[in-house]
Amino acid sequence: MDLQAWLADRTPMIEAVLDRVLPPIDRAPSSLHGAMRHILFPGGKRLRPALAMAAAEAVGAPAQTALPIAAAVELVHAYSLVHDDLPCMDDDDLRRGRPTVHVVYGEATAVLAGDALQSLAFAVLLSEADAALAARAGADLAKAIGAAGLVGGQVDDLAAGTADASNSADLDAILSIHERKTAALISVSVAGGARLGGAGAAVVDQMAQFGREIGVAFQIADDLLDADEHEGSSLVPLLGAEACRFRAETLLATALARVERFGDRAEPLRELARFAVRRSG
Ligand code: GRG
Repeated sequence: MDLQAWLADRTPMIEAVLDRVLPPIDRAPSSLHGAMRHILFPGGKRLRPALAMAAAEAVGAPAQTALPIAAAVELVHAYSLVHDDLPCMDDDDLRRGRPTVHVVYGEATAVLAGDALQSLAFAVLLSEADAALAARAGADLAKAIGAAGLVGGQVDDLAAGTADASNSADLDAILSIHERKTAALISVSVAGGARLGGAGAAVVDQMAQFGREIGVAFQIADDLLDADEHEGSSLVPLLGAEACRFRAETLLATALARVERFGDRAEPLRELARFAVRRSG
């Protein structure tokens, strides 16, 4: 299938929702609103919203059904990037080739913009999707990004020392960071898209597992592309590039087999997973 054509058809929908829900820069406090928009426009790959829309389609619903969770996960992703770039965390001056939010707007505004993006994510999900489905997707999202998920993974990532190749506990510790910091949000993107698309509990669970597998594989692929970054929590120095590529491919194959039974309508979901794991940039 033509993934680029599929994306070209659906990405404008997510851009439009994000633009509609983000406060305009000419409304006060305009520095806060400017900072929130700075990280969202222009955006990155929009992988998480695309996965949410593809999961809705895989269960037979139109991509639009997934827009509330698609927007919510992109807003959370944006918040995590703004906070991750702060001097007290990764201390990065550049993101996607542009100055980071704290460089342009100052640290305090960057912290607050991240906070506001996180709140906005829940506001959009809970006000724009069917109430019962949104409540469940919202609970999953909150769990995925809190102490047991994204934030906990970030804490352990910041504390990670240099991994020791002879120590298997290090391998498990790194995989646990990947699962929480990266895969948890990817998993709720896929599961939430299926949920808003009307899937039952068993299918939502399968989609969540698919998301966890491709999420870990995506992080391994990211570490292979960026071998100097995040050394302490990367599998690359621990296992070597070849073994990492093999592990990512094995996780991808397991994930793809898991959604085999959804047939042709899950092809965009499978193609996005292949892209996420095999991308070259
Ligand atoms: C600060 C609470 C908090 C969490 C930070 C997401 C994160 C956790 C840190 C960002 C840095 C990083 C390497 C995260 C791992 C996940 C990942 C590969 C993020 C980049 O996601 P892409 O490639 O980004 O989807 P784009 O730019 O395409 O949106």
